[in-house]
Amino acid sequence: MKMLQGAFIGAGRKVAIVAGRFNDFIVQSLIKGAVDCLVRHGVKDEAIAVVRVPGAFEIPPVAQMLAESKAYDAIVCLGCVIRGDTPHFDYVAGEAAKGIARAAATAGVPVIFGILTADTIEQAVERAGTKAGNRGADAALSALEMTDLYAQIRARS
Ligand code: INI
Repeated sequence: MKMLQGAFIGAGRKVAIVAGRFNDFIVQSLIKGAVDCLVRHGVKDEAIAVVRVPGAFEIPPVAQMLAESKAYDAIVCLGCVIRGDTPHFDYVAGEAAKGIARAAATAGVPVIFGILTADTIEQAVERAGTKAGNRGADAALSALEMTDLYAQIRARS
């Protein structure tokens, strides 16, 4: 049996982070978690670009452009959508998820979904570097794993 899986290799990798400004208090922690994780796995600080957009809705087209530029080995999408009293949450979170999935399927480099969706601010805080981990760091790890997996699959074909 041959098993293929990606390793968490950061050395030599270039990573773009696309992050929404909406709910910035939370998103700042996701960015910090992602950058810290990438650097601790060997990505050079100067090989990381952080691109800010207004909100999660704007993340997919920018992620797609960055992916198609081939200037980065992986794109990490970070944002925070918190449910309110109206259906707005569902449109923003749904379009962000669909758009990131579309970019991931077509771009040829990993495009990682690191958008926090939460019912309450407390749930978001818990997932942004407190008791339930840091979704930004999780997304960065996924980016490294998928980058190595893509490289392995390309090397075999
Ligand atoms: N953007 C977010 O990133 N999170 C949210 O919770 C949010 N809510 O709830 O409104 C949000 N809205 C803004 C949206 O992403 C766009 O920036 C805006 O609609 C302009 O296109």
